[in-house]
Amino acid sequence: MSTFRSTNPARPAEVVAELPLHGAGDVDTAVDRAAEAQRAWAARPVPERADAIAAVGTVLRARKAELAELVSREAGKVRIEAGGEVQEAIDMAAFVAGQGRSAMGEVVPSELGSKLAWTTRIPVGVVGMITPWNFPVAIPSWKVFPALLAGNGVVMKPSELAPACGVAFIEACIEAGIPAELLQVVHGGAEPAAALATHPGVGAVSFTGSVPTGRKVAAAAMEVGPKLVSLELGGKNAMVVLEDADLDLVLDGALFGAFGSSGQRCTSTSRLVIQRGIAGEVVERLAARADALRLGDPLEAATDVGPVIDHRSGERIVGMVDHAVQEGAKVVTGGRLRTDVDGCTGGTFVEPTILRGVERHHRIAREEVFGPVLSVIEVDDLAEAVEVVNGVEYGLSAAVYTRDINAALRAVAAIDTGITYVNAPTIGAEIPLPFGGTKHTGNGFREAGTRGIEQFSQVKTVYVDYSGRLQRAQIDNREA
Ligand code: UN1
Repeated sequence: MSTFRSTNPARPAEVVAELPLHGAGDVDTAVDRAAEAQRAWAARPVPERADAIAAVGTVLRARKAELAELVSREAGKVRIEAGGEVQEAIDMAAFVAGQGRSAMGEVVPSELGSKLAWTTRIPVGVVGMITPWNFPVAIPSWKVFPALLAGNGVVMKPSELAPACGVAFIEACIEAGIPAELLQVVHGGAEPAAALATHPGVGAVSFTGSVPTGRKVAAAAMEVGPKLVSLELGGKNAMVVLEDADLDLVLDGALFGAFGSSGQRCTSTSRLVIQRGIAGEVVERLAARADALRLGDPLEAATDVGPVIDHRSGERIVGMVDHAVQEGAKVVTGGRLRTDVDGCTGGTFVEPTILRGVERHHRIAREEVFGPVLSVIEVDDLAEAVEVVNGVEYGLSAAVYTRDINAALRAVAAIDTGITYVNAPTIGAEIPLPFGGTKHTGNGFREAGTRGIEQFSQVKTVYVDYSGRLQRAQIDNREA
């Protein structure tokens, strides 16, 4: 079987893992195995499945440092953020385990006597998951735990850029006692992804990634017959800063939101939509802070900004910056590709970049960058800010910074995103609440939170008539 290698983005000569390159036939085998194991799993009571998921949380906690190191090595995430990512998976295990002992449906009074009516959740069978490299442990946990709780088997295809993280996560699940056959992993790129999405034995497909790929996956999946398809796609997240905001807080938030994870989160702050009167001061102070950020090996504690995932991605990012300059934006700081970072031979970095003079029609103001680039867009007031925030095709996350409670709540009401923050950056969603976006960001499903299970299960409505006679809904005891 042919293989491929994942490498450390900080030092691409360093191989992290070598994995088999799977094809459609391997996907068939994986789906069959998961389907076989699923029957016994689904027969276990939900709280028992929940206990198994809680046990995974314990294993993840014991292995937190080791997994975080792997995330740093394979996905280039700085150590402290890699730890946060593993913690997100630990939190998800705790949350989903609790969900297994909570209400999972509704009980409704029947309109007829001696009759019960309730809903419950049933598994779809096997769930196909296509997961990204940027949260290679946390996002699998958002999908795998609720899918398991619902009683499903899993076939996961982690990104070929960070497959070892996906494998390590699945291994932790198995070490904790989840049946190995229930959790299948396939590797590679478009071929196994397409085979998984279109497999008739896969009852739900859960995809996190780019808009173009998401559209293809969804269209292909629906071709073979209706199934649940959940998409978690891009973002073009904005931080609105009003004149009365606490500017120190703004600087901290913008810096973390825009340059954390080298801007490679779907929630990264990509636009700073700021009232004109304070733009000069904020940009100047922010640029000084951005300049001081240290590029380096993500494993070193002193590093603030790690590499981008690969050279091609770096070129794409600076290409977008160059294009913005051609359209009239000005680079305040950064803007360059760096391949000379100490201890990171061959690694590609993008300097934390701030662009001023960005107009809302510029490409950089509309398209996802997925890199450490913050576009400053100046506006007159909150109404114009909201127009700018909403004037893109994405709707994942937004933030508003102000001390005026009325302005904050007006912004919250008017901003069209799935997640809105007040006086906090656009990143940092917490597990017990739904994660996802409006418009082209997704197709309405949410991950995490109590709704996280919806993309992996179907609702079953149950009626039990214990009257011993035929009772007719809408007819008996009603006016003719
Ligand atoms: C992502 O960028 O794909 O809210 C997920 C956050 C993280 C998850 C981000 N908790 O930034």
